[in-house]
Amino acid sequence: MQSQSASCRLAVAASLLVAGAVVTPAAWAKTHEITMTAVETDVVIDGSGEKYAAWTFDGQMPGPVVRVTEGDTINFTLRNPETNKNPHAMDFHAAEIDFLKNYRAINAGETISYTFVAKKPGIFFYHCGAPPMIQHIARGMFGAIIVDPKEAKAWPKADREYVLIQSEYFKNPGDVQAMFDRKFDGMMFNGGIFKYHPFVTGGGKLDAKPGERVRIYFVNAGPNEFSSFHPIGEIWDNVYESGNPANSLKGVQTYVVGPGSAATFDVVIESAGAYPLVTHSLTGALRGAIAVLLASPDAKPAPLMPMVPWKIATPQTEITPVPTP
Ligand SMILES: [Cu+2]
Repeated sequence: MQSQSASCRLAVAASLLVAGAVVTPAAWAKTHEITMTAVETDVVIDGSGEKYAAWTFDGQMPGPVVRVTEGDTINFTLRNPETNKNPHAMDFHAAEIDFLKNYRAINAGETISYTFVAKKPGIFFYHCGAPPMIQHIARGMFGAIIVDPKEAKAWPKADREYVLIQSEYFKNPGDVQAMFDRKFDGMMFNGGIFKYHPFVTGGGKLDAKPGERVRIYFVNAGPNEFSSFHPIGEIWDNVYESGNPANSLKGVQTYVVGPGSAATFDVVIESAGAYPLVTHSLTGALRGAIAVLLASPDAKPAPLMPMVPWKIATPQTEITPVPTP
């Protein structure tokens, strides 16, 4: 009996050790202190310098990219300054925590904090969830969090990386009914209409070199429309559903990303030239959702989310007609 009970105690101790190994943060895991501020402000939404009365995280549309590694802890704080007029909230799709407690809206003058562990690798949407959520997202309260896999070898190494977030533009930011009726006036990548279209006045581009593996972390902020993401003149070498290396598809021409979802797209550029990345739902592409990936041997390094915020040096008044892709 005694030896049985001793072995039983040993078994319990061993199981506690095993449990401890599971709950104790791993050696590689880090803790990130991330604070964002809800800012109700005007932002530039096209190459003419047109302003839009946005609601944002940290004054930019999209909000800043958050980047952590699988297993990391995020201590997040949202500030809603007294100068704002509306309640705001934050919902991280990378988190697995109680919605009622953590994603509740806070009034102007209030602050909320919560903690989560980014347990699953991928590219995830984040957004304000204050009612009416459809308006808070349409007006600009969205962004992306990249959770890098803890094993870098889980997928091929990328030579160049971009974050691209699709969202709808409603010219009257106060017309919530138009948002419910899906009457969008434009489609944006990274908060701008034709932001990365070099043939459009004020437009830029996404740079790459021939032969590079370009990784696009793609988020569809919606609020309503599906994206049919396609590289004109190329084929996605790999698509990773939700950006998880375990969810790998190969040789994909077009991949649908629904509102509130995300995927990671790898393309290896075969030769120099222009490769427009579009939603092949053409009502969206022809109203703004075209990002030209320009492959040239002298391409310079670029930030993860170029031209955010969009600064127009000299405000223009006319937009050049856009050639049909
Ligand atoms: Cu909000």
